[in-house]
Amino acid sequence: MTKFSDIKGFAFDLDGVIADTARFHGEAWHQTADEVGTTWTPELAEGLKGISRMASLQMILDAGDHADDFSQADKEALAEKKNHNYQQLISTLTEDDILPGMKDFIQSAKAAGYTMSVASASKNAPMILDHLGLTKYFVGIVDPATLTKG
Ligand code: GL1
Repeated sequence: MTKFSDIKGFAFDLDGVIADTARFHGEAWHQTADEVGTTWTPELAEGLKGISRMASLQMILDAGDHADDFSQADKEALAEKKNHNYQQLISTLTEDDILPGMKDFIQSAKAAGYTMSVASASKNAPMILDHLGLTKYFVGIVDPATLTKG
């Protein structure tokens, strides 16, 4: 890979960019939508991509006009359950789930001396990178818990 002096490094998104994990988030959120009584539509599924966990849940509740039906404690329990279901779905993730071309690109960029980080809204990002065997390529993973604006 040619190294360009005006490019200092790369910050990658994760879900749907490095690995095909967005579909597992979708599957787990679909279960949540069914549980709260919100109709699952392709538009809702698309709109949730890249949105943090609690904001995603709020969008699902709003879509079904259920925002006032659940207490804060209920919402935290729903988000926790979704995360549990998601973690079940990704428990078998391996290097084979890296999207085509991404590993080559990441390896080439590392070999060319670029600094790389992962900037995902997902709190599961460190675990996923471990499953994919990619942690060593990144100097850091942004902790979404520290962000006030995504
Ligand atoms: C959160 C949401 C996911 C997805 C990611 C960002 O992940 O729950 O649906 O939008 O942010 O790609 P997590 O629950 O792993 O923090």
